[in-house]
Amino acid sequence: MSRPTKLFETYKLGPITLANRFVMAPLTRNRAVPGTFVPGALAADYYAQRASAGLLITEASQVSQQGQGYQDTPGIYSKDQVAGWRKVTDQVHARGGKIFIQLWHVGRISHVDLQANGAAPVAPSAIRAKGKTFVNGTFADVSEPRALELSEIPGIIDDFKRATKNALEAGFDGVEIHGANGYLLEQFAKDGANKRTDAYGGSIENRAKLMLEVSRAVVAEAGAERTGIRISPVTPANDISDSNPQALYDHIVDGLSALKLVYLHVVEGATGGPRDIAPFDYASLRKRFAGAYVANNGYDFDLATKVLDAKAADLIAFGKPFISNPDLVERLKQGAALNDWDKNTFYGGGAKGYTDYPALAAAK
Ligand code: 8OZ
Repeated sequence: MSRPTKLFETYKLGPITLANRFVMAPLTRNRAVPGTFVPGALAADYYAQRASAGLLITEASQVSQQGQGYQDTPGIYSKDQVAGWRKVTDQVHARGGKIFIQLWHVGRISHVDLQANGAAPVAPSAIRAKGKTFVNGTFADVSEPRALELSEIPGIIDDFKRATKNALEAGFDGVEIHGANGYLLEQFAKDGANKRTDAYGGSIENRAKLMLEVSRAVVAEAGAERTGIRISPVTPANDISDSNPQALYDHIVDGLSALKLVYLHVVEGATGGPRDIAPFDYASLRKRFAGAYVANNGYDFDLATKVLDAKAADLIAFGKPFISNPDLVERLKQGAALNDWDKNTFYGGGAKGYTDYPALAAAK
């Protein structure tokens, strides 16, 4: 079956050509080889199975041990991790796919048991988030964070820079900065979590500073044409809030556009929840940003087609549908039924609910 849609058209993203407008959204799966934070052979199979998406974005990957907030998430700060990711990028490229890695620092959404010597997680301010993380095989309240010293901020920027260098060495086509979902960069940006009185707190300009400085550092390493960023202006995820998200994100996106990032990936509404949780003018971001606009959150074939036709977005990121449908692109092309996803196998475990969702031919 063929329904008119731009979803299957190619797209030139900086120096690379994407086969279609489908992006596999970053999805945390907690299946790194236990105790190593290295993606294993199963991860390579998982991403390779999904290589028909125009662009794959990996699960969030911590730029340092300090940047980790959940059990068994992969890192991109050690030689072994680079070697593990190299197997992923090789298999994806062998299938003709393109893949960016998402660079992550969780900030206050962490637990002392994941930090070196049981230290407190770091944050813009010493305010504990209401929420849980997954650690030691169970859900636990996140730990009380400590406020980063001004003198520590260059080190955080360096961690992103080193992670970017590692990502290129691992064969990634580019990197996505995780600026969303209540993690460190968003904690600095939003006034619900940032009560600093130094150059990184107070005004919108000051709060946006870390996200823009990290972006500048990553661009210096990877080139702007291989650097994207993900933001979530109104998400309440991980207990984050801001008193004026429109003004904040208009400013941030002006800065990102000046840095010439290749794409802006926007979680519209509440991450994994209602798209209309709060009023927000996404078209304003689209207008301000010179690169590609990647729209995410709750998209299906019809909404994706409508938004692409209206030129309100260039690419559409699908999350959960890609967990349960390795061949999502082909299924939507044929108008075939989709596999349902099993929430019980999202986080942690092995092949079950990871690499065993059937593609069409196998499903028949
Ligand atoms: C689900 C579970 C743990 C982490 C995000 C990286 O929300 C995540 C995440 C999602 O961006």
